[in-house]
Amino acid sequence: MVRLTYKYYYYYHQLSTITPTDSTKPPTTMTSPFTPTTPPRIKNTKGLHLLTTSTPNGKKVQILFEELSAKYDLQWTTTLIDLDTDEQKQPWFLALNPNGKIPLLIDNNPHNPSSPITVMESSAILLYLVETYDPDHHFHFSSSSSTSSPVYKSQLLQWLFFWSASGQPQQAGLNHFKRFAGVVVDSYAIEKFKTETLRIYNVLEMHLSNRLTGDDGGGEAREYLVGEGRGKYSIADINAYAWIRAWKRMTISEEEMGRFPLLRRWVERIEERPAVRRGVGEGYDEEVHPELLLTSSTGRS
Ligand SMILES: N[C@@H](CCC(=O)N[C@@H](CS)C(=O)NCC(=O)O)C(=O)O
Repeated sequence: MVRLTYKYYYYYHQLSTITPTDSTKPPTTMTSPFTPTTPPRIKNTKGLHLLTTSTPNGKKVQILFEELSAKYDLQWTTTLIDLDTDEQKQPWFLALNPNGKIPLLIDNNPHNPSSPITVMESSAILLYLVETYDPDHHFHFSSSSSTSSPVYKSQLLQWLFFWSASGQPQQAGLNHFKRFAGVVVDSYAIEKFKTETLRIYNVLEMHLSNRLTGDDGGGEAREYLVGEGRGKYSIADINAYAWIRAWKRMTISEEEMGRFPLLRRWVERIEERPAVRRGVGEGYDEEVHPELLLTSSTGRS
């Protein structure tokens, strides 16, 4: 098969999804997600545009963009949303994401008749980006049995959903009650979220250890959550890493984290990646890059 560069892949991808039946139908008219109050820098965006704040959920997508840029020279622009002034609750933002939260992706690709596409929910954004812009499966797994076992695609979804549905809400609850509640909180609430966060960490530790299955990877510990043998770095790792990296700040003690040596090593392994360091770094700091704020008139590639 001809190896396609990103630019041609995307065009090919669009063409290859058009079936004879599609071509007999009139083109679908999409309703624009933009309103009269959508800021011009959002409305006029071309290509990929990320609305983010450098929180754990924002960092997930920032990291993946940096990874895709390193592999495919993928280009995108960024706007930093000010959560303190509730920019994410403005009507123009709610028209793009009714949930009123970051991160949010806009894909305004001129070759796509459905453009602009908006994608909310951090794990859905990760999936959208790899399925559309990672044709060589560097950060995900193919569902085709000719290129790899379809079971890895299923496992990728399992570990993505596991973290987003089970890990993230617990760690977010712990973070909120311990650090941001603003009132004295019953210790029961804090203990509940802490216990459950540590239980989830233990699930990840057991999975990385291979102790529960015994034979996958020849009994050796895994390096990454999904993939053959010791695993392959993927969006399942990025999705959980963006939260777990902050364990200390989220009030988990050295002693508590000491129970999960493989998970700790997994965090260190991921943070060694240059793209990860860029994704969590000062490139998304509003004090270093005020030009990325909504109030600024210029964007950054
Ligand atoms: N389930 C959502 C959660 C997104 C989320 O909670 N974003 C936070 C920042 S990490 C936010 O926008 N908070 C502001 C608010 O709730 O108004 C996802 O994974 O994207």
